[in-house]
Amino acid sequence: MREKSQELFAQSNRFIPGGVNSPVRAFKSVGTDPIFYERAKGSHVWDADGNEYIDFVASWGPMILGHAPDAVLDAVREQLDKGTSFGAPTEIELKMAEAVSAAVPSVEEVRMVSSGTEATMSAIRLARGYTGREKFIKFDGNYHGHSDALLVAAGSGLVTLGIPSTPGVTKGAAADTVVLPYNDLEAVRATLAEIGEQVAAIILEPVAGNMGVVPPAEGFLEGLRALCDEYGVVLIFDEVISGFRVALGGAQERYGVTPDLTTLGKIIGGGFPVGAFGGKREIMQSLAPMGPVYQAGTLSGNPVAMVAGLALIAELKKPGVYDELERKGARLEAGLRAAVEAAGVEAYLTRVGSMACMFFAKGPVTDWSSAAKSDTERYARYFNGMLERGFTLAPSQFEATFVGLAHTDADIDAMTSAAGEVLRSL
Ligand code: HOZ
Repeated sequence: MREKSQELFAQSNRFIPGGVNSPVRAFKSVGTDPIFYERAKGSHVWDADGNEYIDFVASWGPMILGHAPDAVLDAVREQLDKGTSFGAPTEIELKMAEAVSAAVPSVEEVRMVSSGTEATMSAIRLARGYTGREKFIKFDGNYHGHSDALLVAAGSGLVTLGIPSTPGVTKGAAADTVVLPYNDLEAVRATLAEIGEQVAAIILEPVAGNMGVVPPAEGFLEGLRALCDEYGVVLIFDEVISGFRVALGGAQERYGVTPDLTTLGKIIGGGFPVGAFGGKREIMQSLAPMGPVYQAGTLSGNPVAMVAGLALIAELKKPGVYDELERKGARLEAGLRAAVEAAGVEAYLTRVGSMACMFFAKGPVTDWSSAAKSDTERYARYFNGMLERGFTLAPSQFEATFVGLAHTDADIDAMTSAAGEVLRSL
């Protein structure tokens, strides 16, 4: 029973386009109305009708400790009394910069912004300004937020809603975006051999998380690093999802490949609107006020968001945290594998640490063209079956399932056992 949610959705449609403030929340591809949430704690969320769910969306990634963690809430409460925005530097921002730089191998200097979109957009501008080149390479099905030049062949809501390219992005804005297949090092090599001197940057999700979860193929990240060095191209890892998720230092720590620039978001905000981009000092020094590449923001480094992010990072730095996330991710994967096998359905499972995906496809899924072969209608039935049993999953085949520290083994086992039931019914 989700009558209140339905009512709120109907009313929201009168004042908000599509009733939602981000298209991925609209549940369009799973053929049902969105759930309106009222509160959340730990691994649980409650909707406007009072229904309780065990949540595997985690606000699309940030809530790695679970919802409303006490450590973050306490830090935020303390900061609220001191002021919520100054438009001036604070010691809190220094602490955040130190924390990010200590954790993320590529980051010598970092600039805070308010969203992942801002972070990637600014990183591209910086790479262009630094190299004096205009083109950049991105990969099909990777999503880097919704700035014009990056909104080409993008994952996330665009593949969910079947929007290949969006009106409003001019030919000019997208003219210097070169799109290649993910995990295809030869395509990158051939492209750079042809136009390498015009390419400012290669940007990618080192673990793709916006076309489902697609891990990097063996040697792909190392190969990109070597090619970028050869052609003087800035390598940008978009770690908005994977940063502080697949290891404290993100995918670059997990796979041992260091990019020139890194973009971050989600987890570093502790549930508040935060993004960041950072990297080599020499490149970062091109930013204003030191250099000519302009980028700015009134709420950048907002003190409330910074204390939230710092409190969350402090929790993640405690010993054993990433082993525990790995263990929980592995438990989820094992349970889902057993469920798939028992039900005899065609599904291909991927997982990196605490992010996972069940593609309703034969697989292997290594790029967008293989991910796109998934049976999205079957996913919709799976999603709805899980929802009815009290489990929230991303309302799209092409998103990640996130496990976090608040999930108990019992939560995970209940989820995989419900998945078994639903899969048998498909
Ligand atoms: N990266 C998120 C989903 N893949 C974005 C969420 C949103 O667009 O609201």
